[in-house]
Amino acid sequence: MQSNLESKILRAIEFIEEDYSPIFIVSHYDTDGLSAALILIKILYNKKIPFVFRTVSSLDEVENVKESAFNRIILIDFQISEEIITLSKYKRILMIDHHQILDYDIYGQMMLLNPYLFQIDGNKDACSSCIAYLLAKSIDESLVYLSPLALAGALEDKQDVAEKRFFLGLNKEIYDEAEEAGICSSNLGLVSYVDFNETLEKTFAYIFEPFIPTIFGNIEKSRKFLIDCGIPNELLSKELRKINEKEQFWICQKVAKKLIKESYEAYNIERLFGLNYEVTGFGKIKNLRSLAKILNYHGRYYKYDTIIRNLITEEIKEGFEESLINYSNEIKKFSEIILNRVKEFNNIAYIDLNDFSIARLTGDFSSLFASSNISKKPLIMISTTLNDNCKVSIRLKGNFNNVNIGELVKTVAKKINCKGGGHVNSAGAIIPKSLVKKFIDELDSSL
Ligand SMILES: [Mn+2]
Repeated sequence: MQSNLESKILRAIEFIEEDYSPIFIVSHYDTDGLSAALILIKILYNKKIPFVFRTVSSLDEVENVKESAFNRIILIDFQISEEIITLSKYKRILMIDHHQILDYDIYGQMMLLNPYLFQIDGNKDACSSCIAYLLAKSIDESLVYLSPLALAGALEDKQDVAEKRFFLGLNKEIYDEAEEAGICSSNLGLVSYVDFNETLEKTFAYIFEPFIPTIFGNIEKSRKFLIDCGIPNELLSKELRKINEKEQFWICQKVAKKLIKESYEAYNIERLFGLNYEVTGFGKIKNLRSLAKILNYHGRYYKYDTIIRNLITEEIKEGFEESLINYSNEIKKFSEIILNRVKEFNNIAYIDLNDFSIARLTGDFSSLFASSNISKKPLIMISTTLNDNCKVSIRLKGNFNNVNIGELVKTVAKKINCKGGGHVNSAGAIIPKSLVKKFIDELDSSL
């Protein structure tokens, strides 16, 4: 770990330990945000420091924090903004984040833990939960058992981008440490998001990347698809765990051939075969990717109470099987709608879901469909309703690497007096309904 980062972490620990005044934790609701928050919650609980935790959809909600009784605030997984800088004049703030830092040099009283400040790539090498975990480990070595949370955040932020979907940078250091501690292990195969004891046909029905909307969540259709690929019957109902690596590679090759014909991008097809991560210490959940998806669902649907209770008592009792089922059903329901609404511009495939108030799912769906075959356009954009505005989410496909979409969206949003921004491959913005068309046109022509 870079020594600069280390000393910054020590200062962040001082921030937490300096007194017992309550802390307000505000995090983004995705897996990375929730995982980072869970790690911090465990630290505060152990230290008997009172806290209140909230996930928010946009930083506009944070403005009210100024009037709150809390003097200490921890912000997790948010891009630094004018509002946050203003807030730091009234409150003591610790920020944990990995968004690219664009044009702010002065952070006021704020303490910012962001990998970019330490020449670490926040897009690939570290995420918010990874930084939160390093902080936890510096306080108490035994918190190593929380490492799967950090890795789950990295997975859902698509940071498993080394060869065979391994990790890079700080994420890799965390994985190596977890493996050494016997908490995490990995195996090459068809990348699974369900229990490793599930059959091939079920595993394949729940592949999130590449996302195959026509078969997702449907075992019948999954079986038919695999048969069409030339996979023999006896393998379909065999448990994935019992199919050896060579056979799994052969299956992925067969599937890849069909996906190429169906216009999937090579980048996404390659991600079918890679490392599966097995974790211990999370009850019945053994697959790290299942854990990541479960956290994603719980964060987006405000269902994190049970997880928090389980984690602070260090006893993961539930299997959370229902969560994955509910989550998959939601995806299935909206997939049908999304498939019928793709509208193509020069560079953008746009899906209008403005008749739904599902702001917390916007980013999820744009991520999923960016790895599907719904369009060959480099950008996927989904819009949903958020109060009187639209929440738009934009994803750059994996094989278009020459654009920084977070920076671009920020500029385009600013042009029409709105707020937006994000990472290299993913971005979002809040836009009045009447300006969505203008935003699309501006973004489309700026590529
Ligand atoms: Mn993140």
